[in-house]
Amino acid sequence: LEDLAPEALRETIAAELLAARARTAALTDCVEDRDLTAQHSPLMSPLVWDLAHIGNQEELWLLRNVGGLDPMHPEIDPLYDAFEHPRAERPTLPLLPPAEARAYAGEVRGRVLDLLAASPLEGAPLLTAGFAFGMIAQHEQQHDETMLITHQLRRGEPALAAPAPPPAPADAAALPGEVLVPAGPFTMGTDTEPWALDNERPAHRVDLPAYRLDTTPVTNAAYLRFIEDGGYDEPHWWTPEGWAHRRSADLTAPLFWRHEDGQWLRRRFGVLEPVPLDEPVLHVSWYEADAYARWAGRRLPTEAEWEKAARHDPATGRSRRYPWGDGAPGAEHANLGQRHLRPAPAGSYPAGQSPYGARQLMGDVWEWTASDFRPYPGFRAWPYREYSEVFFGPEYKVLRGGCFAVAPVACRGTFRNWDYPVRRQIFAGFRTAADVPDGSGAGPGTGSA
Ligand code: AVJ
Ligand code: FE
Repeated sequence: LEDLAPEALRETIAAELLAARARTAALTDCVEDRDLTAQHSPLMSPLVWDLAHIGNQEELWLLRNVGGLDPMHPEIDPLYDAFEHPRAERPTLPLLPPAEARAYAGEVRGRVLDLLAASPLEGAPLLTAGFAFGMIAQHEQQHDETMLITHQLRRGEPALAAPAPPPAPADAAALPGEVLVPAGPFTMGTDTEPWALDNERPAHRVDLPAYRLDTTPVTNAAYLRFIEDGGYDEPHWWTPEGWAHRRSADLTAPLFWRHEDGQWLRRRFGVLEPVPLDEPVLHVSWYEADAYARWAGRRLPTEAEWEKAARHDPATGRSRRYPWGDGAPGAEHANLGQRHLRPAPAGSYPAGQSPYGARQLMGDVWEWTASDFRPYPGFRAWPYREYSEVFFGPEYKVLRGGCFAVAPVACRGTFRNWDYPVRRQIFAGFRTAADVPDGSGAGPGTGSA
């Protein structure tokens, strides 16, 4: 991206904007208007809010801030400002109806493509390497993930379908349970990733003791052992806040699971299916992930541990963009982009593994980490405080690696997501870590869990 000639960069940007809009259309054209205006969960906006909010942010950042144009409909701005109205309240607002919301987003897009053709892609920081355009493509794709979550919460006839991911590769069953990451420093975050968001910056060195990390995300089979061992009934495994939440919310299994006639079933985009044992577990809160890890005699990895395992190349000492290298994610590397509407079996994507041998760090399921969402040393809010800065603090936990619902443009080794530790509707799972007793990492290579 940073090396592209202006015309090639324009084409890349246009392709990313187009890809995002195709996703948005797929998620909003597949249901009737009443499903766009309904509130499917108090945790989510009506789909029609996301649709117009996508257009409104695009107008704000590209047409007004970059292009210097006047507001198209200033009276609607407060409706689509995420900080003005909490999600639960949005259905009561005088939102643009579906046809108007689509027309508005389409009109903004038409003008944005004119602006892109005429705009320099250097000079002002917002323009460098097309940053503002890249930010807006990522923003739309982030809302496409949000809308997919709304679809998962929606009751009624299935509206979405996609092919299943390929079966697990032949070596999946024989993988070591964990990989060893030896002690030493690595570079966390980035100064060079052109479309990285403010919370991913700046690059800084972090020195870690040796640790072990699960080769793959924790599977449904493993999580079922926790359930069947009484993990939800044993306060010992839970933090005090986790246990209080587990009781008040009456948690007994991941969200969307039910136990019927001796069988575990889960509802996925309107279809009831047996819980697939070899798939990474999904729809667990941070509290459940943390309790599972203690039950397993382990812990959640810190965010730095996750990133070192995903990016550090011990052969060169530098951090990569992705676990497999610097090349863009292909279908062989990771389950991203809503190509499949579910995670792939644990052990999938050998071509996407990290130098340490960990798989599925990108895509499949967001991975809860032990870390609170905090700024990196030298953080500077940019281009707006409300993207990250207002969320820093102990109440949010960091998730890493993206999931099957995340577009490649919004996923990289440095990307940071965050949410409340009680959240379960997001496409989140986890993997566990363990200390290496003497911390030197001079031990006998990778172990087996
Ligand atoms: C980064 C996923 C936490 O959806 O709240 C979308 C992304 N920010 N519009 C969110 C975002 C503004 C954000 N997350
Ligand atoms: Fe937004």
